[in-house]
Amino acid sequence: MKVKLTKFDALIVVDVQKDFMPGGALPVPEGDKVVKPLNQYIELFSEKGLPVFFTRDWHPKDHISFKGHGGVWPPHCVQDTEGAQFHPDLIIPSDNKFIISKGTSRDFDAYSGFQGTTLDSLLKERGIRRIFVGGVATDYCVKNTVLGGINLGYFAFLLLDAIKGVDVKPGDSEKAIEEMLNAGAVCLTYQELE
Ligand code: VGL
Ligand code: ZN
Repeated sequence: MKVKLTKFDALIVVDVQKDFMPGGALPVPEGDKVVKPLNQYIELFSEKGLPVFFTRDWHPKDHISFKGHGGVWPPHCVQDTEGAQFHPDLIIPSDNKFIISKGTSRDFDAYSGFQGTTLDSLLKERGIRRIFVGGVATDYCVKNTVLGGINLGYFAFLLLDAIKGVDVKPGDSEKAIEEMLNAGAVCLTYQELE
């Protein structure tokens, strides 16, 4: 399916941070493979003057999602640490881009970029109706950001060529994609954009 970008569109790049990359604290297998395709989307949206939102996991050091603090994950993306930085090759446009930090308070976790953030109001202020979502992890933050966006009334495109999952259990990412499609998301690859 060919899709034409309009002024109602925004790109959401989910959690492309060092700790989610191979060698990081909570590595997503082949997580770094999303960087190249995402950069293509970022350049395209940016050239067209469309906003690009970068979510980031931004946890305090004793966050409840961490092992030893009531959670299941190894400590990751601790505020102001190297692991919380974006992948060094990720293109961050100088204009019309927004950094959305989530999971910032000790006692709450957020897998969705909409949870506890200003993402919805920033999109609404700009008249955005369609979101294009890629990044990591397919089965956690990408999934919850897509579902959260659909619940808030956005039309969501899942960027199939720019996502990677953790697959704590094999098949988790496939299941997550099914769930997103069942909720109304539509898959898209870069070549389908005109
Ligand atoms: C994520 C696990 C824990 C994600 C964040 O970005 O998908 N996964 N925190
Ligand atoms: Zn986290």
